[in-house]
Amino acid sequence: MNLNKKILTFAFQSRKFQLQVNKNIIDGKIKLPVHLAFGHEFVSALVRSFFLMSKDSLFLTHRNIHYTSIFSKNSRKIYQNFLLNKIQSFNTLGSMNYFDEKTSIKYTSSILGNNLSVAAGFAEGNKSSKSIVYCVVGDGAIEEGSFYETLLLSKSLGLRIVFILENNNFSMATTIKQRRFDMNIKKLSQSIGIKYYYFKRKDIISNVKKYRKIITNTREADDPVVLEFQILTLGSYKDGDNKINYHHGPMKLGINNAYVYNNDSDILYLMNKKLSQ
Ligand SMILES: Cc1ncc(C[n+]2csc(CCOP(=O)(O)OP(=O)(O)O)c2C)c(N)n1
Repeated sequence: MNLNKKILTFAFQSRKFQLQVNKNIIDGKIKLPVHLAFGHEFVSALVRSFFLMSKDSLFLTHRNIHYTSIFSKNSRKIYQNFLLNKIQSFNTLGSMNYFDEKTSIKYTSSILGNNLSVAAGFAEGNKSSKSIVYCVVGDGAIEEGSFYETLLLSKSLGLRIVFILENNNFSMATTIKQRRFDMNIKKLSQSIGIKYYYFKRKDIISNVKKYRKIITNTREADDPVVLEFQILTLGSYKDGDNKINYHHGPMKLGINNAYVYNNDSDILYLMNKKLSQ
């Protein structure tokens, strides 16, 4: 299968999986706060397409279904365990953390920033094998001090970590502008000697080429790298007069149509347009 087709296939696989989970939430069958990730499928499919299942590992945050759906062979079974009639016998601790020991997903945490230091420890312990540790964070999670600490530590120890920053502008109901100074991640990374790359949402084709080059180089280097992806998370809710574009719950969608929107605001629609040619 050619690369573009492969990426597209993973993205569709993730979307379809999420639509089913979304339906289970709407039907009241899943009560756990699964954070759906409609609109995040490009980045997870890209990571999956260059990921070496035998070597690499993945450290995730609370919003993880776009990865779990395509990285774990047991995802169907595990999300089945999230169903209400199974939940008593399945120890979820009431959270959407995902645990599957037969997968490359080594850790997920709903405590923002928690996966950063765990990823660093794991990378230090697995230095020799040319493997890559991928650590996913959001624009909210990087406000935790452990982001800076882990960047500094990983540069100092020469850890092969790819920090995947999924920047959807939102942290719960707040935009970056509303809650903090819009810090410059490029300058922050570079101040510690870490390479930084930005992936504009609509640049699908050039993003694939850029990502391939970065991962090829990273595998040969003993160095971390920061990749920031511009993301439009689909779904919103009203808070008084405010429209909050933060997807934290189910959407009124069926399971037959893969697209949430039939236009470029849906990354899957955009990907299909660009990658299926
Ligand atoms: C240490 C910590 N502080 C606060 C929270 C509450 N919280 C849950 S999700 C979230 C927003 C996270 O935003 P971001 O990292 O950008 O990810 P997104 O949900 O946008 O994908 C917050 C603040 C938490 N889980 N952990």
